[in-house]
Amino acid sequence: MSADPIRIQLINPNTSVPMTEKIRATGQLVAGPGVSITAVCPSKGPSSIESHTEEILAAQAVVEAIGEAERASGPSPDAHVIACFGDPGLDAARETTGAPVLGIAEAAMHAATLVGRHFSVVTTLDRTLGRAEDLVLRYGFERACVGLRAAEVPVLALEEADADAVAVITGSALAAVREDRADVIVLGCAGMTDLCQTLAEATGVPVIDGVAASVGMALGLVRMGTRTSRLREYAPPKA
Ligand code: 5HY
Repeated sequence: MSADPIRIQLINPNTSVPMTEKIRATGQLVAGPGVSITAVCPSKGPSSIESHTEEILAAQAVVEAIGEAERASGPSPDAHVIACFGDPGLDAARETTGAPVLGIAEAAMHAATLVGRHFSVVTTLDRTLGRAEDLVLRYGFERACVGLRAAEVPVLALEEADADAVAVITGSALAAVREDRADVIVLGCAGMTDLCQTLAEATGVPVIDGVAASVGMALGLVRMGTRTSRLREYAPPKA
């Protein structure tokens, strides 16, 4: 007799199929066999999320992906992960379903503070730092976060990151350790998910990939039987 597997849906709200596949591969690696990991991305919309305008479109894609998965025939996902560092649509997603929804920024920041004292975020473009700073404040990590650094590598350059891109990101991470005095690095983009090990080896400190952190935490919540509160703020919205 085989138990029904736990199902986790990873939502990449940009249209990059190679990035979605990398995200799925990380999720499956962390979850291990016996857990069903699906990764979806929209067929239309921004190819990368690097601006506030794209963030709004990404939020819409996240809510739609959750709705579609819940309406589809067969068992619904037990948890959802928003695989984009701005955590677009996180509050709306938590209204949409009682299944836990984790954003990779929130999960990564929590994970970072479990394995170190001070973290820096290493992300893609300078223009995304404001959103990252807002999330640090929103999640209450302003004491732990000692730096926000942009490598100036665009999101889509991470689809198949070449040696130059990896070298620049590694340089940012090393500077964070030396200059910010970070003892943990948080990766600021889902597209960096496959660089985690390389950066950990190069810096000698824990490097947290929010995709991996979210899947681990989502799995824990599902196994604990814990769902999102439906009282007050996260009550279902009007139809
Ligand atoms: C992400 N954008 O994780 C964010 C990261 C960023 O398309 N996937 C995107 O650079 O802001």
